[in-house]
Amino acid sequence: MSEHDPNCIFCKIVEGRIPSRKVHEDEEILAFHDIHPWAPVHFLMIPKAHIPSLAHVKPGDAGLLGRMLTLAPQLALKEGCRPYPEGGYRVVCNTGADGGQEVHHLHIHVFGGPRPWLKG
Ligand code: DGP
Repeated sequence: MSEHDPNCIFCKIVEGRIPSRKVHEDEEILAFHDIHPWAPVHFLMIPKAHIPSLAHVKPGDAGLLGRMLTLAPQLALKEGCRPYPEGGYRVVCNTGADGGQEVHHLHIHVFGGPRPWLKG
């Protein structure tokens, strides 16, 4: 699989062809604010390489996924989420049509900020 898919919105963001409000960038991970925020804090974390979904990850991606999840709490605090346990955040990875995935480039949503944004 090639590193980027020319038709993928998130690959275009990685390449700078579509602008984004960046939260974090390193060699393999990009985080940026969601264009349609559902919460006071709402950003997305993606691998720079085009992986279509969580259903496509391979054993060799374990380190990358671990780094994304390890980074999420740091970025959540940096973006204004209050610390655990009084504060916290929600981390979601929609996968496939039944999972509500609309953009087919693996991404983790991080939602947070003071309630009442969170229902259920
Ligand atoms: P999902 O349903 O999990 O595939 O959510 C995809 C999210 O991506 C959705 O919350 C809106 C966001 N999104 C889609 N296009 C863009 C874009 O061009 N820029 C940014 N920042 N976010 C986008």
